[in-house]
Amino acid sequence: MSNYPMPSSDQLLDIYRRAITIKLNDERIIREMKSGRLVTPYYSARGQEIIPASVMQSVTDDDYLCTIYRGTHDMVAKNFPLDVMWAELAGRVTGSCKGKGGTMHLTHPETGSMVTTGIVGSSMPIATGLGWAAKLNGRGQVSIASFGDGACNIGAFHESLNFAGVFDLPVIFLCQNNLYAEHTSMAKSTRVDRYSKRAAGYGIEGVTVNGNDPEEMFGAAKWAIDRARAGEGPTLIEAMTFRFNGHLLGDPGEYIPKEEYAENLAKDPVPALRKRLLDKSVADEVALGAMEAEILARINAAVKAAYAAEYPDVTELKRDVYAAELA
Ligand SMILES: Cc1ncc(C[n+]2csc(CCOP(=O)(O)OP(=O)(O)O)c2C)c(N)n1
Ligand SMILES: [Mg+2]
Repeated sequence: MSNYPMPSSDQLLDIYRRAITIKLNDERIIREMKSGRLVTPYYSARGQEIIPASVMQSVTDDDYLCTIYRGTHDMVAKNFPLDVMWAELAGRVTGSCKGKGGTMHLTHPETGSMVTTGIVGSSMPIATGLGWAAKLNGRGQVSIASFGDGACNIGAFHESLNFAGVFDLPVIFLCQNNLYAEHTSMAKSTRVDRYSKRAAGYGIEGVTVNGNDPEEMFGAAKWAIDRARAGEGPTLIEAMTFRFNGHLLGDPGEYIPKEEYAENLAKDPVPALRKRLLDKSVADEVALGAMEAEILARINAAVKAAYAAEYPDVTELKRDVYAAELA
């Protein structure tokens, strides 16, 4: 672990900026849903913010990200514009898929935010294909596949790791291990104690890190991304974390032991990083307050603009859905 590169103070501050944007955006989505103003499927990643906020320090818009239904947080960290995202969540024509995709199909190629998908495991073969394209392009791009612990037990995981390994593709397999797949614990799903062990079966690198620790997460991701860019092949990173809001909104998480829940909630990684920045004098209260106010203002503006926009009209229904519009 100590051999991993460390984030600079500026990078640590930027990890917080991305993490607090994810948290405030998540809280606003839930507020809007509870008010009845926003009707959307939504899988909160509250508690998992540090993972994408740290990983995205080492990528640019030219690099690819494919993630899952829970991956709104990944997309926010990848610089998916908030106004376009909110319009999409609200089903408006100004959204990234003209309101026809929603949380399950967020896509914004300009920032390399390629897709969120509702099919468990499917971020991996798509990211692997993009990794293959990146290798052929020769521009040194990397492709990140984000997925959950449950997805490690689906065929697409094995096929993707094997293929990426055989061709030394620049793919980062980023497992966000929140210990539960829907309502089933990892302990009940597998005989291995760490999914990263499976990397050995495909002859690729595999590591397990504390995904809620920004320094460890940054270090492992940068190491893996640098290797991928240098043509040294894929890495499976298992980032340990916890989801605070159950599988989906309204799931009280009764299948999680009370002590386990309480222990994780008490270690909320976003306020913990804020405190660390203050303790290390990376930023003071005034600077962090100003940053948070600016983010809140951006979210407010995005929500307002989304609600003011039109819904797609009926002529939009088939557009961009079929290769050639049906008569
Ligand atoms: C192929 C497929 N099988 C089953 C489902 C139903 N399903 C939706 S989410 C989920 C759990 C996935 O858990 P995990 O991979 O750990 O991701 P998390 O939700 O914890 O982020 C399942 C089984 C699905 N969407 N797709
Ligand atoms: Mg999970």
